[in-house]
Amino acid sequence: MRALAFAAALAAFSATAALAAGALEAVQEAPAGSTEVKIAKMKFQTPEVRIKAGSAVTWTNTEALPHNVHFKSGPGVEKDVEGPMLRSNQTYSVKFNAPGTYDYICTPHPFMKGKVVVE
Ligand SMILES: [Cu+2]
Repeated sequence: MRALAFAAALAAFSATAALAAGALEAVQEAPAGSTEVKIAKMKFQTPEVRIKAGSAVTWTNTEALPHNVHFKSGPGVEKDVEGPMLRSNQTYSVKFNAPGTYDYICTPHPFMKGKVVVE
């Protein structure tokens, strides 16, 4: 009986997990009110941003050297979210569906660090 209850709970949990979009979700179009972060001089110019759950951040590379945005898997991040390399004036947007603190780097320049705090 206990095993059956456990299996049912597990099934319910899996169904919920499958339905959820995930904490981080790359989106094609930045929703209105998206927070902007510029990339310049080998840095994320606003290294820490605070947003509300359900809103998005849009990164824009403003220099010739390509950069990206890379969230590694860990607590609250099911799997790596690794954005494409952005050339000058290209953008990338991620929607944050769950509260938490999400650290990121640029894949080829791991000393470039930033964080998104979702409330
Ligand atoms: Cu970079």
